[in-house]
Amino acid sequence: MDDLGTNAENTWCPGCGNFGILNAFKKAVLKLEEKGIQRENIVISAGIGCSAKIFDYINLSGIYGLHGRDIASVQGIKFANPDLKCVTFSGDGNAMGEGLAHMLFAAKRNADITIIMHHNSVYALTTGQVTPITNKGWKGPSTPRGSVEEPLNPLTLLLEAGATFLARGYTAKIDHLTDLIEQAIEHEGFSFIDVLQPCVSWNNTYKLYNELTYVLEDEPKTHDEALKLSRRIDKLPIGVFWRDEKPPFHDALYGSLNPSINSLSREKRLEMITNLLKF
Ligand SMILES: Cc1ncc(C[n+]2csc(CCOP(=O)(O)OP(=O)(O)O)c2C)c(N)n1
Ligand code: SF4
Ligand SMILES: [Mg+2]
Repeated sequence: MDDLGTNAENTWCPGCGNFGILNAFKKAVLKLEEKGIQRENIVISAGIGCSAKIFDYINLSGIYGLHGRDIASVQGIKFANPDLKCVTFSGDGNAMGEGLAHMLFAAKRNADITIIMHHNSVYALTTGQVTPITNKGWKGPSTPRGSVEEPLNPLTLLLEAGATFLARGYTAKIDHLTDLIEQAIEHEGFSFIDVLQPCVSWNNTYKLYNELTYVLEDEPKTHDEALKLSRRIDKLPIGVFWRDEKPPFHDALYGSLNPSINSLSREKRLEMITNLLKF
């Protein structure tokens, strides 16, 4: 085990796709270190769920968020110290349910954060209820006669919301996923990886994904092409769907200021408040 591991007991089910995300992420951090991004400058967060347990298994600093609020946490951290790379691990219930508003606004404002979504289509920790991205007709403990709702499509939604880096990976393709995570963290702006993650206990999708996934050879060149690709369901392309360059939120707002380093003195703040109150 490399030194990014911890002593926490791993309680994921044997065969869970989350192991692929853990391994790929650690490998990506080691590769980023070789490029000069120190692990001290990578901060992580997570929501609540099986996915979020990953926080305990990675030896990096961060905040274990509330369910759906991890996306707000990493935006706050980035905003306070733009020198940090901020990554959050989010279950699909966490990202597309409780955290959806945070997610859409983070994409809209191009917050410079990375969201790794564990896409297992279930609320796994709470024993297999449907999430907002579960396929119509899926049968489980909360939908014994099959879900009657149409699923949200995360990549289509985020393309429309203004995301500047969007990718899809698969937990059984660890080297490919490592590469996507590395690129997402390096990207300056909002980055999101939809990681197809089989849950062996509640939604075992290994066979399905082994059949349907294929590695994209070329990235879509236009937004429309990316949208079209994101809607494909007969096959599931994995790779980078979209990348664009736009000023990240902290940069557009602050320029080169780093509030945690260039914080104003108490006297200066009092002076500014006094001036404000004169009007
Ligand atoms: C605000 C809030 N609502 C509900 C819960 C209960 N809860 C804990 S984990 C979870 C499901 C998590 O599902 P998902 O985000 O998909 O993660 P997974 O377990 O599938 O990795 C729920 C509903 C909670 N902890 N907080
Ligand atoms: S319940 Fe599913 S997601 Fe949770 S650890 Fe087990 S296999 Fe993984
Ligand atoms: Mg889930």
